[in-house]
Amino acid sequence: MQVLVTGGAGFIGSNFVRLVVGSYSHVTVTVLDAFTYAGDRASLAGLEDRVKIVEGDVADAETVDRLVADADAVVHFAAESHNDNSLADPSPFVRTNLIGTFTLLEAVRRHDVRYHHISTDEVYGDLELDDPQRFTEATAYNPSSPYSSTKAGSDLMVRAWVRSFGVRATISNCSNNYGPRQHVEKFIPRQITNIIDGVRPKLYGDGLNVRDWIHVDDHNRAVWTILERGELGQTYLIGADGERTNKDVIEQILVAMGEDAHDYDHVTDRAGHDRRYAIDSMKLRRQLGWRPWFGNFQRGLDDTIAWYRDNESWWRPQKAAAEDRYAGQSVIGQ
Ligand code: NAD
Ligand code: TDX
Repeated sequence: MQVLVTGGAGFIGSNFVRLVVGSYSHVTVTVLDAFTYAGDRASLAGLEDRVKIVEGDVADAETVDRLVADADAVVHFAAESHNDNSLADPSPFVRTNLIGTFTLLEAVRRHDVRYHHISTDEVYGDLELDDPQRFTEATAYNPSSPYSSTKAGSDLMVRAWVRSFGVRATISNCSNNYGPRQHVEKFIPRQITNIIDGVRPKLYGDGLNVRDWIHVDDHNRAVWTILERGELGQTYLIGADGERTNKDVIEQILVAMGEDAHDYDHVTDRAGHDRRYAIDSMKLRRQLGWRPWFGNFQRGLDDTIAWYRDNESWWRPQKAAAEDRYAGQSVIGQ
């Protein structure tokens, strides 16, 4: 089986590639990645025998057509993925997330190739802190940021291509991932690497915003399950009941790293900052039998902290540039 993984040099994509080649000897993987600031060949180190890496853009129709023609399935992770960057400059988000997805959909339509679309719970907007509801597959789309609106648009195109053209596709919308090889611009690795560098962690606003954390390997096992056994045309929400306030997470990281729990700064809030995300993943659990393995957030966090401590050579080259970007985004995270 030949699987084309777009964005396979990014955080979730590279962990997916590792999981798949480590678990299934009959699967070969081709990665299509543009190697933006967020893509890193080092994330695929050691897999050279099993993985073909193609440097290219998902919005480049010629490259995409050639690779899709040789694939049995496409798993589309490639995206501009960071909300703060989308507030500073939405244009690459429109190109990669919308035009890129359109380009892939046209190729899988031409070659009748199975397609799985990776998306986010942010397409549903946010919930109040005291809302008893969580997101389900039936929740109305209501994205808040340039990032989430382009992800929402890409999901809607997939649904339309299924209905209008019979494209063999599934969609998954997952909550916030954490784990090894996540870019240091993101919340958890930014704080871990700041603490390693002796810099005080930065909490946006009052820090009471809630994210629903899931370990990246649990997300990826769910993606593989959907690719193998998901019903075509369906959407599945992926979540591990991991709701926590940002304030709790930052304090947990500080304590786990041997620091005072209150040794952090409140900084200017993100514009339009979503208050709370929460996923109800009963459909995936009931219909496909998926369960998260990392039930214990503290253990997953400890493993992640250990990974960043042990792999400074992986993240160090990115750290100064990521902090420079924050410094340039005058109102965010200062
Ligand atoms: P990431 O930013 O770490 O990686 C994105 C990868 O895509 C990088 O390797 C980058 O080089 C590549 N890329 C960007 N533009 C490209 C283009 N035009 N052509 C080809 N490759 C390109 O992102 P991530 O956190 O691993 O997210 C992967 C996917 O999962 C995204 O679709 C994102 O929306 C989704 N998602 C992420 C989370 C999360 O918590 N990180 C949660 C739910 C869904
Ligand atoms: O320094 C920080 N301080 C802080 O308080 C950073 C970088 C973030 N935050 C807050 C903002 C969010 O409430 O932490 C929370 C998590 O922030 P991010 O890591 O930027 O993630 P988020 O905006 O929630 O989006 C993530 O999850 C859904 C991914 O980046 C998306 O790609 C995914 O779709």
